[in-house]
Amino acid sequence: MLNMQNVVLKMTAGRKDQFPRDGHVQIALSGRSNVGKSSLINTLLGRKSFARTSAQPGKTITINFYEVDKKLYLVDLPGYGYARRSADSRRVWASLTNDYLVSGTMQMVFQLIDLKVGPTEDDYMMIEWLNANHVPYVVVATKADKLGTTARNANFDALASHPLLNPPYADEKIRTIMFSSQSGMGKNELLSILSELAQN
Ligand SMILES: Nc1nc2c(ncn2[C@@H]2O[C@H](COP(=O)(O)OP(=O)(O)OP(=O)(O)O)[C@@H](O)[C@H]2O)c(=O)[nH]1
Ligand SMILES: [Mg+2]
Repeated sequence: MLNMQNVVLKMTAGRKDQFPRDGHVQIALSGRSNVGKSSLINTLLGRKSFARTSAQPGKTITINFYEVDKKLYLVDLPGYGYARRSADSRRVWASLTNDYLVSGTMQMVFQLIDLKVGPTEDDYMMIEWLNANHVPYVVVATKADKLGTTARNANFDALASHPLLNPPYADEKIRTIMFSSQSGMGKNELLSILSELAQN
């Protein structure tokens, strides 16, 4: 069992030499700006605003490492696809994110996709990268509370059956989890994934 109450923001990294390399399991949260990464972390922690949620999407370009129960890190990656970002800021984003992804320190990625919006071009690029590099990942379909049951299920089925999330593009059928940080839907499923990873 993981004690989700025992959490510290261990590092706010703006450079690769600041990434923790202490052997803890690392689970990275990837997704476009505003998709709900920080909110998901807060939901898993049972806190209102431990991870900073952004009124101004895409503002900070740092990677935040939340250490849970001295066993694992939830790694809040900076969001992509924020249209109003400057060219300089895009370069910083690409370089820092790339440094983390190739550092090989993550055991698993939670790839967040807005259930209402559906996958964007940037999401496809990220998923293709995860597939090509055989990184274990699950897809978390966020903001499920914004849709009624019919649209929610239709969008979810379309997402889960997307070719990129199934063989032969993916190594195996990618687990897809419906989630809402508002209602708590999907929370227990994600927590059990974390517990399992922390035991290995
Ligand atoms: N209705 C609803 N709104 C949500 C949900 N999750 C997040 N939001 C809202 O979406 C906005 C963005 O959420 P964040 O958690 O800050 O998104 P983020 O992915 O961390 O964004 P960046 O840090 O900019 O990459 C906030 O206004 C949240 O309140 C959800 O499950 N349901
Ligand atoms: Mg955030």
